[in-house]
Amino acid sequence: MRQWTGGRARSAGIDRRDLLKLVAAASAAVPLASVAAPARAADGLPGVVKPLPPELFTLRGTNAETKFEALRDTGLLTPADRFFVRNHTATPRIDRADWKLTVWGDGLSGGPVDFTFADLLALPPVTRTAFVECAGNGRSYFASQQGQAVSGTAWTLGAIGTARWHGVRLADVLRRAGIGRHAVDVLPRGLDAEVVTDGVNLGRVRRPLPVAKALDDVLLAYGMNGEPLPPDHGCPVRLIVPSWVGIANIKWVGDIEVSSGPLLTPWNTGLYRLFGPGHPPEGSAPLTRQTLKSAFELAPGAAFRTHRRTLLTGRSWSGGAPVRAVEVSTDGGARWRAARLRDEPRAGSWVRWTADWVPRERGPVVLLARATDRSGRTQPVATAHNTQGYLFDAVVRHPVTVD
Ligand SMILES: Nc1nc2c(c(=O)[nH]1)N[C@H]1C(S)=C(S)[C@@H](COP(=O)(O)O)O[C@H]1N2
Ligand SMILES: [Mo]
Repeated sequence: MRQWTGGRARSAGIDRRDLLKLVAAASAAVPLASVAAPARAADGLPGVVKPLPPELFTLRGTNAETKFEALRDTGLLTPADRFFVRNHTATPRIDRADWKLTVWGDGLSGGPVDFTFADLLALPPVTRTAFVECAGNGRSYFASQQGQAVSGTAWTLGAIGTARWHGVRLADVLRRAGIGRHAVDVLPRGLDAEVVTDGVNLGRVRRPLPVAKALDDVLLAYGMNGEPLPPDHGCPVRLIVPSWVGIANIKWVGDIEVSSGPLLTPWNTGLYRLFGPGHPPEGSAPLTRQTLKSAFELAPGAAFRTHRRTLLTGRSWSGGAPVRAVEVSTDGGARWRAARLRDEPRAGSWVRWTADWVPRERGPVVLLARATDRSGRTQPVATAHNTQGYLFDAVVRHPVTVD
């Protein structure tokens, strides 16, 4: 227990259930800084502030998945009104004027340092385009395409959005807070409510980042697509961790622990590792980069007319490297042809693409899109199973009909 709270526990060899109990005990001992009131929405979900109209979103528990067909008339950036929401609990309402960020821990050369919102605004501003994508995006296809049981939210491909994020470098904040050479892990924590699953209190959402990533390209963002960060996406300040799994992008960040030793939380031990055949009992290393995916901007079962030329549109992305090429098949995967890329491929972003199609015969058709990135990886036919259904990267079969 002392090791645990000191952050020195190793996950290797610790049973997952014991681990969760330990976490519960540890978090119960820590007094909470602030508990924000959950939001309410008429046309959406309790716990999500923005409206979630059915033409834009599919509701899944406390979360809202973007419908890919709703991105067809958008540009490279996903407007905030149609950006997916993944909330472990509920969106807290936090006033910028009351907010502060506390940076603390034995990885600093001095004591804790507070930053107000105004303090952040006084640092050099940076802007960058990045997608945020849930590690479980595409999870439902483990069951529907591969016949495999997995746990977690049954997303299709819409647990992703790309935005321009405005903020400051996390590195600038950590340096001003006096990060020492001996620092190893950086642990941002959300101000949303503690997460209770199966009667176990996991504490507030938090996941350690290795210092190498934290000092590299991570932002503390206060703006999105030229506007203040909306409540559901982390107002007043969230992390943006380019190319990494969604959980790294902690929203409503209230404090950051800087540690001289490795830190463990449920979000880098029992969660967000790969478990199952081919993985050690304590799971894989904690997930970092996102994988490779493609999606059509079409509803499932969309209808087409024979002999009518149509423009198929979609997007592909990879956390590993910029997308290099996209191929499309309109006959269930027998023949493939190159799609036209509409954006300059960039790391941490997606590319839009198009392909012409003149359906010849009536009946059901399966459309497929397959991306290759500059690291040489191509989307496979199947993804190796893992029990929590993370990092699905196989080509998705998109059923449509021709009338
Ligand atoms: N504080 C906090 N941060 C969080 C979460 C959360 O529930 N609470 N969800 C995480 C997960 S799992 C994902 S995928 C992204 C989703 O970001 P979005 O809701 O802005 O799309 O936020 C991450 N950051
Ligand atoms: Mo996520």
